[in-house]
Order: sequence, then structure tokens, then C-alpha cells
Amino acid sequence: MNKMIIHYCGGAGINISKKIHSELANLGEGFCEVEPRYIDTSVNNIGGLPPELLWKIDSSGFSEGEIAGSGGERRTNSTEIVEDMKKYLDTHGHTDEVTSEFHVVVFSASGGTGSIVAPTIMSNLRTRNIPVLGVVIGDSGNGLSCKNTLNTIATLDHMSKTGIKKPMVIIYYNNHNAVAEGAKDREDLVNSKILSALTITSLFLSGDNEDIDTKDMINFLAPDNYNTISIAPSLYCINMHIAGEVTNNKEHINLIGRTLSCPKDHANLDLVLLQHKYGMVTSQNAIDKMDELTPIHVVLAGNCLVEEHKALKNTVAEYTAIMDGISTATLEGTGDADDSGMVF
Ligand SMILES: Nc1nc2c(ncn2[C@@H]2O[C@H](COP(=O)(O)OP(=O)(O)OP(=O)(O)O)[C@@H](O)[C@H]2O)c(=O)[nH]1
Ligand SMILES: [Mg+2]
Repeated sequence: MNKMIIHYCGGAGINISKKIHSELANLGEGFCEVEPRYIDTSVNNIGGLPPELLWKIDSSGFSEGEIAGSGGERRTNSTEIVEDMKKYLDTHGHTDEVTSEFHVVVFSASGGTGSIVAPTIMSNLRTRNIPVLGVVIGDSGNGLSCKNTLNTIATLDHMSKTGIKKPMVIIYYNNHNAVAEGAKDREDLVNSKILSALTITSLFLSGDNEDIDTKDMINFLAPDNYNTISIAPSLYCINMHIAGEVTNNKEHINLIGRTLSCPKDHANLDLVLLQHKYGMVTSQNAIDKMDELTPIHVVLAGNCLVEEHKALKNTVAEYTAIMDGISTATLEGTGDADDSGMVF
């Protein structure tokens, strides 16, 4: 049985783990074993989870407990976080690829901690040739969140193209764009989408599907491993097409596919792809759980954040215009202010 190590980063990562992790842990035969980790600059979100699984980031320059969240500012603890994450990975022995282990990093792009922790983990793992999938939650609901989301996407893109010079693979959601009534409902909807995406990921990476071997899984998350087809360093998204229905976004460029089907299916994927493989779900437990969702086409696509990036940039410009509209003209009284600041 293969293993997914899930790094839940920052407040959103840890909150989401509370909603989805026990379900992922109880999927059973035909799915991955899952190992959770929690990383934050704050202890405030860990309540209810085993505190010994929390990696609390503290700075060596401060006394323990000095860092208590980043307050939505990505720069606040970034130096300490970047330094600490290498130690985190070394401490857990993630120095080389382990054939049966895959890493998943869950985080919000819009806060001040997860948005630094997670890209640092991802780029370090990819540098060490370890396959990793990022689950990125953007939020364009307010100025600070929108700017952070834009800059987190830019960070991942930059790391991929200029830093590690390897493709990075993510699944992306934007809380604000989820179609539900209230803000909390939108988060819940995104959480349930993450649960289904990670359930499918767990099935896909389990190693229990006929005709999809370990190398097929590794190459999907680390497509730089291919020699014959060339996938340029950039950000790539995974799209999951359920029940054989391909909902194609015409901006996306579909590249590599894996189809998971159950024995009853007559799966066929009508997309032009650089590489594609059909795999058969063989575990009876997995067939019973996934029967209504198969065939599932798991497709790696390029250009998937181009539209979102444009939208985020436009929204940030709107917020900047609001800030520029703040009048700083003096509101004069009838006399000058005295030394205490009083105007009479
Ligand atoms: N989908 C979803 N989003 C969440 C959840 N909890 C928090 N968020 C989103 O996460 C964003 C805030 O980021 P956090 O992850 O809390 O921030 P952080 O990484 O802890 O950083 P700091 O608190 O600034 O140190 C907001 O956009 C929230 O909407 C959740 O359970 N589900
Ligand atoms: Mg937080």
C-alpha cells in the first residue's frame, strides 16, 4: 500500500484537515495510507488534533512562543519559515525519493503563514526529486487576501521557472469564486471539493490499479522525469473529470492523462494528450466506493492559472484604486493645533 504524507499548512490547512482527514484515513483497501502533519506559526488552530503532530515555527532569535501567527502578512515570518522548513523536512527524513511515498501540501494562498510554508516545502521536495502535489486555496474576497493569493501564485511560478527549474503540480480553488450563499458555505464547498479530489488522488496513487505502475504515478506529479516529451518548468493543474464526462476549459492545455475505471466501464478519453494510460481499479472496496464516479480522467493541464492570474491582477488594481482614493487633505479648523494636538 502506498502512502500519502499530507502536510496541512497554516490555519486553512489545519482547519481543512479537521473536516477531511478522518475520511481520507478511513478509505481502506485500494486507497493510500495517509499520514498527517501540521505546520503553523500559531498554536491556535490545532485544538482537537494531536498537538505532538504540530510543527510550530519559532525563530532561533526569539524566545519560544514569540512567533504567534503572521496576521495575514506574508513577509512577517518569511525568513524564519524558509529557514525552518529545511529542518522540518530533514527531521522527518524527507531527503530522497521513497518509491511508495507521495507528498501532498494543503494551504491557503491568502494568509501569511501557509502561503510561505507550503511553497517552501514544495520547492525543497522538488529539488530533492520527491514528487509533491500542492492543494492551493486562493481567496479574492478582500484586498489583502487577493494580493496575497496573487503573490503566492507568482511565488510558485517563479520557483518553478527560475528556482528549481522543474514543473510544479497543483490543484487550485478560489474560496470567493465557489458558488454558494454565504462565505462559510463557500469554504465548506471548497472543502468538499478538496475531499473528493484527494479521495481520487488517494485512489490514483494507491499502487493498486492494474496497468498504472509507480513510475506512471511519479511521472504525473514530476513530469520533468520524461525524456521524450518535454514539459517546461511552470505551474500545472490537475483536472479531474468524473463519470467519463470531460468538462474542458478551452484556456487549459491538456498534456498527460490517467483514466481510472471499474470493470463495468467502457472508458474512452477523447482528448489529444502527450501521454495517456488507462488503469483498472481492482480492489473490491475501492470499486464499491468509487463505482458511481468512474471512469475518472485525471488530466494534467498547462496554462490553467492564466485566467485566474488576470482576474486577480484586475481585482488587486481595484483595491489599489480604493487606497489611492483615500483623501489625505488636512481637515482644517479655525486655528492651528497646539502642542497637545488640540485645535481651538
Ligand atoms: N476553504 C477553506 N478556506 C479556509 C478555511 N479556513 C480558513 N480558510 C481561508 O484561509 C484564508 C486565511 O488564511 P489562513 O490559512 O488562515 O492563514 P495562515 O496561513 O494561518 O496565515 P496567518 O494566520 O496570517 O499567519 C482565508 O481566505 C480563509 O477563507 C477552511 O476550512 N476552508
Ligand atoms: Mg493563521
